[in-house]
Amino acid sequence: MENTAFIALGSNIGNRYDNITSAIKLLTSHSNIKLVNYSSIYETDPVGYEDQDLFLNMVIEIQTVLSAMELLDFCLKTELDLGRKRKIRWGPRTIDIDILTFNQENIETEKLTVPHPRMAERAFVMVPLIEINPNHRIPGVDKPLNLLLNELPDKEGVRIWKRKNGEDVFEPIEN
Ligand code: PH2
Ligand code: MG
Ligand code: MG
Repeated sequence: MENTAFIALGSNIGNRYDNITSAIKLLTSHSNIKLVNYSSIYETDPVGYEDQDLFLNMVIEIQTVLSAMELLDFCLKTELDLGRKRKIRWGPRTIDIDILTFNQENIETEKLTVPHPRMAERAFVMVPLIEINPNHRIPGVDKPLNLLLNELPDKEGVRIWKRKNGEDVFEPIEN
C-alpha cells in the first residue's frame, strides 16, 4: 500500500465514541485501507462555531493504494453511512472525517485541498497528530509541529479523554 495518509476524526452528536470507533472500523474494512497507527481520544472545546457540544477528536494514520480522491470519496461515503447530515458550516456533526495529509503531496481541487488548510491552526488536530507522529511535516509548513502547537491559543481546550496506552486502554480494532 504505497500511500500514507493522516486522517482526523471528530464527533459531537450522539454516542461520540461509537461514532468515532465505527468510522475507523468502516474505513479499515475497505480491503485497500490499512490502519497503521491511531492516537488517544481527546475531548475538545468547539472551535469556530462555539454554541455546540464538546467534541471527541482523534487522528489515525493509514496506508492505502487508493488515490487521494478515491480516499476522499470513501471518507464522505462513511460519513453518510454513519448518518451525517450537513447543516451549519463548522456546526454539530455525527462524524467528520478529514484527510489531513496525503504523502507529502499538495492537492488543490474543487472537492479536496490537502494538506487540510486549517490543520496547523487547530489544537484538536495538532495534539493527536503530535502524539502519533511528532516529526510529521506538513507540506508547505517549515515549522516543527510542537512549535506550531505552542503558538495556538486553544490548547487548553484539548483534554485527554481515552488513552491509547495506559489504564483506560482504548483499542478500536480487534486484531
Ligand atoms: N470541527 C470543525 C469545527 N470545530 N471543533 C472541535 N473541537 N473539533 C472539531 O472536530 C471541529 C471543531 C469543523 O470540521
Ligand atoms: Mg472538519
Ligand atoms: Mg470534513
